Order: sequence, then structure tokens, then C-alpha cells
Amino acid sequence: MSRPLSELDKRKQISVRGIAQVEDVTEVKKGFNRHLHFSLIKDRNVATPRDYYFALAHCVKDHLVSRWIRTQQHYFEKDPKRVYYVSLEFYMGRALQNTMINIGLQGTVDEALYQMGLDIEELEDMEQDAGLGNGGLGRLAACFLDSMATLAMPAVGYGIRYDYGIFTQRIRNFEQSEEPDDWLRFGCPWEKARPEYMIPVNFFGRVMDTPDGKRWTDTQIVYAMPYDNPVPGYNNNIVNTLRLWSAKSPIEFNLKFFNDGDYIQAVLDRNLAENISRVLYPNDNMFEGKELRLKQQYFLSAASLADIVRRYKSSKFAQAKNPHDAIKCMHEKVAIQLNDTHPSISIPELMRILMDDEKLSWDDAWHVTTNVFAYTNHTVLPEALERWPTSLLQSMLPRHLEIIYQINFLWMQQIDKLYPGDFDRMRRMSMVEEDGEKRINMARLSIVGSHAVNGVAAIHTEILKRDLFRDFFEIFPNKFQNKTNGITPRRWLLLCNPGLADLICEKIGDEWPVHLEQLAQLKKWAKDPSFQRAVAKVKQENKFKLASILEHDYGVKINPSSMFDIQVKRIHEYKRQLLNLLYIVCMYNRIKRDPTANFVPRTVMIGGKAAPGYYMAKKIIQLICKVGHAVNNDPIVGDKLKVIYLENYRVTLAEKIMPASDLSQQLSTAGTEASGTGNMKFMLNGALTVGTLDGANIEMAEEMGMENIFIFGMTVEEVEALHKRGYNAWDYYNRNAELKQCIDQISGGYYSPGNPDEFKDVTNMLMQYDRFLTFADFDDYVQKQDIVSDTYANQAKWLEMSIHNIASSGKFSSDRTISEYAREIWGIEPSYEKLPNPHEVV
Ligand code: T68
Repeated sequence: MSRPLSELDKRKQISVRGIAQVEDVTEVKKGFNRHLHFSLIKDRNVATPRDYYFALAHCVKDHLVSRWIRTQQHYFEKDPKRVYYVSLEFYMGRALQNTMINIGLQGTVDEALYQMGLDIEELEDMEQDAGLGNGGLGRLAACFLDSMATLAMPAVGYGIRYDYGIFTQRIRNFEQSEEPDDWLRFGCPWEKARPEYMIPVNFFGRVMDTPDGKRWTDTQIVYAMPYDNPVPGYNNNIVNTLRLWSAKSPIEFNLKFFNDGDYIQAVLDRNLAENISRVLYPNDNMFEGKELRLKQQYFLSAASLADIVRRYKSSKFAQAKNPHDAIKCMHEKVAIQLNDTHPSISIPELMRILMDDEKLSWDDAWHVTTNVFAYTNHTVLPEALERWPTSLLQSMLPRHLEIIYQINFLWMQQIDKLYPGDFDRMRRMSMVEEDGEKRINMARLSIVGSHAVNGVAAIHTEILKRDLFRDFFEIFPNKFQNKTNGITPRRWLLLCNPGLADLICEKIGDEWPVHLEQLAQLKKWAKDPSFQRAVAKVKQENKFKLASILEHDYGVKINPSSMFDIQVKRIHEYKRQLLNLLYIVCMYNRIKRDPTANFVPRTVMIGGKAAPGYYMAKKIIQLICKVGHAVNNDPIVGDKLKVIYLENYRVTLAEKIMPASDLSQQLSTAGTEASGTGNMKFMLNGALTVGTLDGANIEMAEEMGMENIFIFGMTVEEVEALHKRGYNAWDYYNRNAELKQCIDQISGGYYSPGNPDEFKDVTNMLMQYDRFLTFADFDDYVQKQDIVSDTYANQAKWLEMSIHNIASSGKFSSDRTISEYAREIWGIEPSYEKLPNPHEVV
């Protein structure tokens, strides 16, 4: 049950969560009861918490619709350049609280529900995460939508409405198992299906030469049905759209069965076409060349481009010209951002539309295409780079393959002019890779087909320029840009950490959610004992809350005064959860060696999903769980050390974890994590970071100063040098007694009694073929972790550093990131303009 708000609480809520006016509260109660009655068809005797959630969600949505309609009218009238963010993933999480906060309705709804005797948090907990993403890349897209709406940009997100989002992770018997995420089972109250805007998407078939140009015929058609989801800006009455496509079989699907008379079979087979939007591929940083995945990519690209071209043609700008001239200047009014190469088949698709449908010449079509598209790269790991076999493209998208070959032919001509006879360079730069199975390298296609290419943190962009895309950078130095990632401060502070948000408001006012750089003003209170006490109190309350959630959900008891030491992210060798684990084992051995020695108590939490087919990642989870079992049940350890595997880490769990964290672990081998964004969420919520000089950690250290972060390990240059020299894990193993003991225990079966070989594959990897050089950073990591413990023991120092972290996090607002994309790539201006309130006449 929610407790009654004290007068003080209410006043604190005023500025950032909206004032609860009596009339508004009455209105919300009316709307809620109306939906319970007319939409849910229940009364309060039989309604369940889920019914209440749906009634509330519908009622909140009602407050969105006129803003949504007015925003779209406003865009049509003003006819600005539009931005399209195309992504196979949008990791949105829950919408209810975010919507209430952004439209300033939270205070009113809190009061209304309190008056009705309902517990708002219990209702909020009924909402399923929209888990249409794997990790950082998908969550970044969601933060960007929030920022684009908040900065009043005429933006649309395009994605796929997967029936099943990222799987639910269960830990059973120390191992991960996967359950399908049937998130739409009870319906989604936020979306609006728009069957009237369905778009046909073609597959397979053949290309015909006609006097009128090329024609792609005899195709199989699948319809793309749009579902629109509202994206409210913060406090500006803007509501943008996230349009998600769902696959729908055409009526005439499998017509031949009708003719054969097998009507039943024909209807059943409609499923085949609709499988396209069935499920999100659960890999992060890994390319899996499956036919269905390519279908998803083309389905999204074709449906979105058809929609974009249709909207452009009906704009005032295009209507004022003759159709042929209009289409030639589409790039003046359309910018499309490709979220990695996943939707990069959009490039030949736009060429196809412009030439085959709109009858532009190759050169005109290419001019429009390259000026419309921009490409964001999210990884340098070779196994993640998309290289589609030409055989697959030939059968599924024959016209597109033809266009790609032509793009590449002209490209190779250009290279030959610039570097005559340099065949090795041509091989390195060709979109068509001929060693082994013939494939199309989608990153190369994306670079050549775009006017801007960006990395997601400074070091990552430098690696792209100097290494991965070196030859391309030489030819197009101006195409390459950096856009350091960011996170939305609305969800990642205001929503998830109201206690800290209130404290900040008391000190610096309530503009920081849209001007995060203002947090820098907090620096002057970093040493102030009373501010430190206030920050510590909020953190402690958040830790109590997390502890009680963990106890309730998983039955684990934790020591709330221990350091909450957390690593949450997808499980991957390059992220080096194993380094974290080795220090845990090391701490365990130290406690056992001298149980009476001083020890700063820690609760180490590790969470994240492993791709279901990633054997080593699953082994790592198993090892963490087994070590946890040994540590947690060893009476000598007591509550000095606990190891908890956070099951089913997702957006909603992150919202509970970040505010309660003391220490954030960011351990990737230098040069492997493109940016990281979890690191920023921890920092914004006052956790200190132990991390490598990788991704955005480097820029975080720059912002807060090296004295406020625990940096360890090799630099990128040192990593490269070590690879050149040759890495030998045995050297480190033999030289470090603690490391040797850890490895010997694990490989000797200490943590897998009855099955000594259980973790042989893990230790063999570490000893013999560890691409990510775990042992090379072990020494330095342990030393830094020991300093972390000493620092934690000095609470005044820790709090000073924590406040410095919060105060230095302004740069990492996704508003800053998006403003840079807008000005430097899309050619539009962000703005703080507000639309009138819904009931104001204009
Ligand atoms: C992440 N990438 C980067 N990929 O790893 C991370 N991959 O450093 C960065 O901060 C983040 O992107 C945002 O820029 C991913 O999350 C995937 O999830 C993914 C999905 C499908 C295929 C390949």
C-alpha cells in the first residue's frame, strides 16, 4: 500500500511531478472508473490489479491523444525536415510511469489512486516490459526517441512489432533457461493498429528487363501492418510516434492451395508469412546469417521506406512541385538514421524505389540516397559484422543484389582511379567478399551509401577511423564523426530515483531534466556534510528497497549496509564477467585464510542474459552461480560477502538496480566495448565506477577527473602491443599466487563437487585462447578493487566522490547526443519550443 504523502512530500513533488489540482484528480478518477466499466467491463468487486493497471493505462493514454494529434498536425503545417530512426530493436521497457512523468500527470494520478485506495506501484508492476531489444543498441534507440520528442524534433521511429521480445531468463539448477516473452498476451494498451496504412512487401521472384526499365516480378507478398505507439516529450506537449510493423499474410496467400481445394491448409499456412515478425533474434554483438533474420531486415526497410516516401510525397513541399522534381529533392526533407547495418538493405531499396518506381536516373537516385542515409556503427568485433551470402540475397532479393553489384562496380572504378592497380586495396574495400562463400559486407555498403558514419564514443570512433574502416576514412575523412552515446535523464533519474531527483531539485531547481549540464552546480556541495548525509540517506533507502525486492522475489537475504557492487549487462567474453568472478573467488580465499581480518563487506551482484546459443556465456553464468552458492553458504564468510545472480535483467530491473548501486563494474578489454551506456546510468545515480580505459568510460573519467573513478588495466595501445608480442596466460598464472589458486580451484572442481570437469572449458579458454586477455589485467584490477574497499570504508570520501560523479554526468544526457546528431548529421535544429496545452485554443 502506498503511504499517505506528508505535506513536505507533496511540496517536493510539485515542480517535477506536476501539481495535483482538485479538478484534475476528479477527472482522472472519472476516467479510470469509466475505463474499468466500459473498456475492462468489470466492477471493483471482481477487478484484479491487472484490470486496474489497464484502466489506468487507458485513462493516461486519453490524456495523450489530443497532444498526439496536435503534434502531427503541427508537423504537417510547419512541414519541417523529418528524421527517421530505423532500428531492428527498440528496448522501451514500461510506458506508464514514463508517460505520466513526461505529461506532468504523475502528481495527479498519485493523488487519485491514493483516494481510491489503490497502490500505484502494484499497478505499475502489472505492465510487461516492451522488450524489443537485446541490450545497449536497443535501449539507445529508446533513449533517443525520448530525447527527440523532448527536443521537439519531427521524428518517427520505425521498428518491428515482435510477438515475442527478448526471452525471459530463468536460473534453474545454476543454469540459464529461456522462456518465450509473450508480452502481448493481455494486449498492449498504448498501441494503435492502423490497418488502413498496410504496406505490401515483396520477396523472392525475378527481375525482368522491360522497355520501361527493370521490373521485379513474380514475387511473394507479405503485408506490413503498422502499430503506432506514442512517444511523449518531457513537459512540452509533443507526442511523436514509434511505428512498429507486424507481418500479415495477404488474403490470396498460397493461392495454389485454394485451387487444389486444400482450403484448410491454405489458411494454416498464413502463419508462414506471419512468422517474419514473430520473434526478436536474441544475439547481441553477434551476426547469425539466418534467412528469417534477413527477411526481418528487409521487411522493416521496405515497409518504412514506402511509408517515408508516401509521407514525403504528400507534404506541402513536395505537393508544390511536379512529382519528378519533388522526388529529386527528397533529401532536403528526409533524414534516415540506420541503427547499425541491420536495416542497411534500405540503401538498395531506396535506389530501387527511386529508379524502378519513380524513374530517376542512377545518378539522381544515388544523390538522393547518399544524402538521405547516415549509418551508426556499434561494434568492432568481427563476429558481429554482417556479411550476407550472395546466394541468399540472389533468391530473396534479386533486384537488390543487382543494385548492390552496380553500386560496387562504380565504387571499384572510383578506387581504381584513386589507386590504380592497387588490387589488395580493392579487395579490402569491395562490398563483395570473394574469399570462401561469396558475401556482401553490409558495413562497406553502408559507408559508401551514406553521407555520415559515426561511432558511439570517442575511442570507438578513433578505432573505426584508424583500424576497421581505415581505407574508407582515407577517402572520406569528412564522413566520419563521433557521437558519444547518452541516456535519458527522465527515465534514468527522475523516474527511477525520485529521492535523488528531489534532493537535486532542492539545490539547483527543476530545469536539470532538460539541461543536465546544470548538475555541475552540485559540485560545490560535494564536501558539504549535510548534503552528503542527505545523499547517503537516499542511497540507503534505495538499497533497502532493492534488498526487500530481492528477498521477496528470490528469497535471498542481503546485508543492506554492505557495498552493493554490481555488474549488469549482456554476458559476453569481451565484457569480462570472468574478471569480476576471479576477484570474488580471490576475496573468498582471503576471508578463509584469515577470517578475523578486517574486511569491507560486499554484496556482489551480477546479472545479464546469455544468447541461447552462446555456450561459453552460459558456462560463465553457471560458474558465477556455483561460486555464489559456495560463498553464500560458507559460515566462515557470514555477511562479509554475498554473490547474487540477478535473474532476468531487463529495463525494469535496471530501474531498481541503478539507484541502489554503490559500485559499477565496467571491465571490457580496452578497444572492445564501443561505448557502454549502463556505465552512464550508474554514474548518474551516484555509483562509483571501477573500469577500464574503454568506450565511454574514458569520457566519464575526463568529466569527473581521474581522482573520482577507479581506472585499471591496459590501454588500447597496450592491448595491441600485447597481441603483437603474443599473450601467454601461463605467465600471469605462474606469477600471481592468488590468480593461480583461483584457477586451480575452478579447474579442480572446488565449485562443482561431483563434477570436476564442469568448468574445464572455461579454464581452458582462459589459459589457452582467451581473446580478451583476462589475466593480463588481473593484477591491476585486484589492486584497484582493494583501493575501492579502502575508499568505501571512508564514507565521507566515498560520498564526496559520489556527488562528483553525479555532478559530472551532464554530458551523458541523450539530449546532448541527439542535439549533435541533429546539427551535424541531420541538418535540423533541436528546440525547447512547447506546443499549447491540450485544452488551450490556438
Ligand atoms: C552495443 N551493441 C555496444 N548490439 O556493445 C555498446 N548486435 O558498447 C554500445 O554502448 C551500445 O551498442 C549502444 O551504442 C549492442 O547492443 C546488439 O545488441 C546487437 C544486436 C543484434 C546484432 C548485433
